[in-house]
This record gives sequence, C-alpha cells and structure tokens, in this order.
Amino acid sequence: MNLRLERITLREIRLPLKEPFRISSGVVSERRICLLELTDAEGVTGWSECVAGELPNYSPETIDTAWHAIREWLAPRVLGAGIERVDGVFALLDHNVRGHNMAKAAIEMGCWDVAARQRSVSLSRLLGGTRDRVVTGISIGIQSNPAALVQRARAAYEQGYRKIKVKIEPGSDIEFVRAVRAELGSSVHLMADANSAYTLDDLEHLAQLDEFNLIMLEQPLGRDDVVRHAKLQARMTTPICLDESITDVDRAEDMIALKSGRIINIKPGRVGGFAVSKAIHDVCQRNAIPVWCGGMLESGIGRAHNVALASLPNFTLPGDLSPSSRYWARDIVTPEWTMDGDGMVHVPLDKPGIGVAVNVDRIDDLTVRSEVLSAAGVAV
Ligand code: OSB
Ligand code: MG
Repeated sequence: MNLRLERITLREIRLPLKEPFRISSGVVSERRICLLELTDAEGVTGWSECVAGELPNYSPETIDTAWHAIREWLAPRVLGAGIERVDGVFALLDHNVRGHNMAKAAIEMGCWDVAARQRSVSLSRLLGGTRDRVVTGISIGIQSNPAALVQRARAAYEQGYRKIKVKIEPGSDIEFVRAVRAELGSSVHLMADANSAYTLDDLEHLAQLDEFNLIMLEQPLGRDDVVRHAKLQARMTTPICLDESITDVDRAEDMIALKSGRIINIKPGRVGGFAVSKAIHDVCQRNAIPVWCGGMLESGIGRAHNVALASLPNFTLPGDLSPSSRYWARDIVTPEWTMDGDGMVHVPLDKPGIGVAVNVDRIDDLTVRSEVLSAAGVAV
C-alpha cells in the first residue's frame, strides 16, 4: 500500500506539568510540544509527537531546531512522494542529513500511524507487537532531600508501579538511593538515572551504588560515550543501561561489543523512529540484551507510540510509561492513558493506528503556533 502524504500540519502546544521535573541537566515545568498531523491523498490522518525539549540539555535538538529541520529538509522528502514501504521512510529522511533524529522520528512515526490506519490495524501489531499489556515504571525527578524522594517513591509503589527510577546527580545520589531502598525493601525494582552527570573520576563513588542492588544504573557518563562506560561497567556489579549514547544501531552494537552496558533504554524519538527502534530491539534480542521503552514526558500522542513499541517481545523490563494523570491535569487524547493496579498499561488493539482519539478542539485551544506543509509549499 502506497504512502502518499499530501500535508503535514505542525502545531506547538503548551502543556503545564503537574509538578516540575528535574534531571541532572535541567528542569522543566511546562512542556512545549510539537505535534504532527499527517494526511495522505485519501484523507487518512495520522498523528505523532516530536520529543525534543525546549532546551538542548538532553540531546542537541530542541523543539525549535526540530521544527526547522522538519520544515526545511525533512518534510519535503516525504510530501507528495509515493513511498512504497513505511519501514523505508527513515532511510529517505536520513540520506545526507546528519543528526536531527527527533525531527526524523516525528515524521517517521507519524507515517507508521498513517500506514496502520490505511490497513485498519493497530500500530502495535503493524510494528510486530505481541503483548496486550505492558509493564510500567515511574521516573521520579531529583528532589530537594531524601525524605521528599522517599515519600514520592512510596506513593508510586503503592499505586502499582513495577519499577521505581530515581534521577540522581552529584550531591543527590548515594544517600537518596539508600533512603529509598531502605523504605521500599530489597525486592522492589529500583534503579537510578544520572543523565550523564558523572565522569570516570567518580568511578569509586558510583561503585558505592552496588550496595543497593539496583536493577540498573542509567547513563552515568558522557552523553555519547561508549568507551568509558565499559571501564565503569567492569568495576560495577550493577548493570549499566545506556540511554543518550544509543543514537542508532551501530552504537547499540558498540555497546554490546565493548561491554559498555547490559541493557538499553530505547526511545524511538532519540534513534529516529520505529524502524531503527525495531532494528536495535532485534540486535539486542539476538545478544540477550533486554530493552525497555523510555519516556520524554510525552503527551498522550507520544505515549501511544511508545506503548505500541513496548508491546514488542524483547521489551522485557518495565518502561517509563506513566499514565496521563501523572503528568497533566488533562491529556489531549481520549481515553486518557491509565495504569491498572498491577502496574500494567493496556495496549489498544481494537482501533486502527495509535488507538486513542486525538482531541483536536483541545489541541486548538492549546496551540501557540502552527504551520501547514504541503507538497506545493508552506502555508501559515
Ligand atoms: O533520561 O529518561 C530520561 C525525561 C526527560 C529527559 C530525559 C529523561 C526523562 C525521563 C522521563 O526519565 C520519563 C517519563 O517520560 O516519564
Ligand atoms: Mg534516561
């Protein structure tokens, strides 16, 4: 089935978080979210979300660079083109355009939603998903003291979350993790994410985390490093999980070859979309490396894409797939994302595409800028 896109509508919405989310490299209180509405020649419409943040403190991309890349270089490649296979969209976008993975992913993942709706199948099943529920964990931002973190971790555990991830940075690490482990007991799946806040000078300091039996330590060192992490992994019993460093399939293979980590957090936005995510998933599966689906504080549209991906077989660890109410007073999809008491999010398999309805009226109310890109050119 051919994919001939007639139009991509870009919108920026503002969505305030219920509470600020702090990681080692910055804090966010209100998300600026870029949404894509992609329409094909028959009027079939798909949706996607670009995960780039407001500031380049996670990756070099921002919502503004992504908007620029989509408008100037990426959208023109797919608009009006007769695309034969949706798994070839990434190659079309990637040819001679370096980087800009989040911008590429937004288009690519939107194309998968259109393709799923053209075929009247769920996005999960088009991607090769096999689960109907996925296990969910929570990512808790850096708190001002261990007691505040403990209180949030306990509340999350009682809500049913099956993995508790705490953000750490120098000065808010060992004692914070110790306090949460003491509160929750030894059997709860606990992990820490440093977002590249440390260097090899901290090797002995980080090795103290081994005491807490964490299921993994996420991205302690440089945001594109796979060499120094191998040194750290050799010194620690805690499995290292790479997030920022894994930007493509080659980097996943590097991690495995160099033993720089034992687990990968796949965020489709970070790696350029679903085709690359699936390829990383497959490489990891062949090498007995478990993967899980990370989050970027997505709205209900991005969450739908992540849940569909997390339904693939090698996503064996709980994803950062919190329900809508953890982030927003009100989400932009119906039904909102929920989690059952067993910490499971249900994969919507009964509707084509992303499986939730997009509340366009609400999005219109939240929109601060929009632009319609078409094969013929740009209209504001
Ligand atoms: O490193 O996983 C991360 C949010 C923004 C930037 C980076 C990260 C995160 C999260 C949030 O951990 C997970 C979520 O969406 O709930
Ligand atoms: Mg991370």
